[in-house]
Amino acid sequence: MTHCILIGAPVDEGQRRPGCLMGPAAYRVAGLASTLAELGHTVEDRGDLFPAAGRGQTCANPAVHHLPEIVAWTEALRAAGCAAMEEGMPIFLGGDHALALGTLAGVAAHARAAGRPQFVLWLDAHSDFHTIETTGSGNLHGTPLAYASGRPGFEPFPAFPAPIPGRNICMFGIRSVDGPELAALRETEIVVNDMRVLDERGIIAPLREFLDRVRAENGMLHVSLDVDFLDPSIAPAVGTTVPGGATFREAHLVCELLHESGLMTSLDLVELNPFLDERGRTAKLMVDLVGSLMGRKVFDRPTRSF
Ligand code: HAR
Ligand code: MN
Ligand code: MN
Ligand code: MN
Repeated sequence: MTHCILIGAPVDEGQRRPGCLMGPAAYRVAGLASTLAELGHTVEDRGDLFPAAGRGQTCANPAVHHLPEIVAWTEALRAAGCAAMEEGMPIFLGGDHALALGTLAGVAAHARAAGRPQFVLWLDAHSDFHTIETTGSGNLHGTPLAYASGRPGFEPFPAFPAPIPGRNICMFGIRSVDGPELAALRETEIVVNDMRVLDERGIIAPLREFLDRVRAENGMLHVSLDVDFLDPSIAPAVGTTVPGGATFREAHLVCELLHESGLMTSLDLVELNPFLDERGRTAKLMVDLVGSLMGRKVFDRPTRSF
């Protein structure tokens, strides 16, 4: 039984397609709390965060937009996330992926205080490894992993607490990486399981390799689930669809294996844009995936049957 702390983060300023701010409401309407409760967990919904007003920060890249707002979100989510880690498992209801600047900072600050290494599983079509200097779109939802890695180029933001080593970061589902991201990723030890890897090896072996390391090092594990990890045919409600994503069963299997591992300590649900949805199907699928992450199964199997 887990104490699940729902934190709404209606961040919409990290990209240019309005609607992610409706994400937290859509997850609630789709039955997230009752899904968790039916699995035997306790649920505490802390409502939606409301960040302080932006303070006018600027940067040299003219493409970047809404920088002060995203800095304010980062500060608010860092504080809320770090505090929630003391009391249970935070589930951050996005909001676009810029929210992960704050959630990663919050969980990393907590892990540092707890004396445990922080690990990150990034389920996404995109690597989100731009700095505010390299982003061509200026959309800050494309930057959180660069910030969490301690890359320079985030001067307007609070210094990232205990930058996360590349070897503690694992990406799954990747199929859209910009040139500057690729160049920077090559200099890291981040494990990039792009769709080609998943086609060839399936998801089980690469996921087990990563989870075995988390377990061996007694790590904390933050999972960041971007709707566009999923194939657009099953998850249309996202502004940045990329063909060739994870199937329904691949996605559920990742979640089921994560549950069996018992290692996940915090979770982001990001990039859902309910304005683009079809009768709530993407919101419902995301809630179903959380069900698998938190223990829903058809038959009991011995732990780590894979
Ligand atoms: N790399 C592109 C950019 O920086 C697209 C980033 C899209 N990011 C998300 N989250 N949708 O993964 O603009
Ligand atoms: Mn603690
Ligand atoms: Mn993303
Ligand atoms: Mn994405």
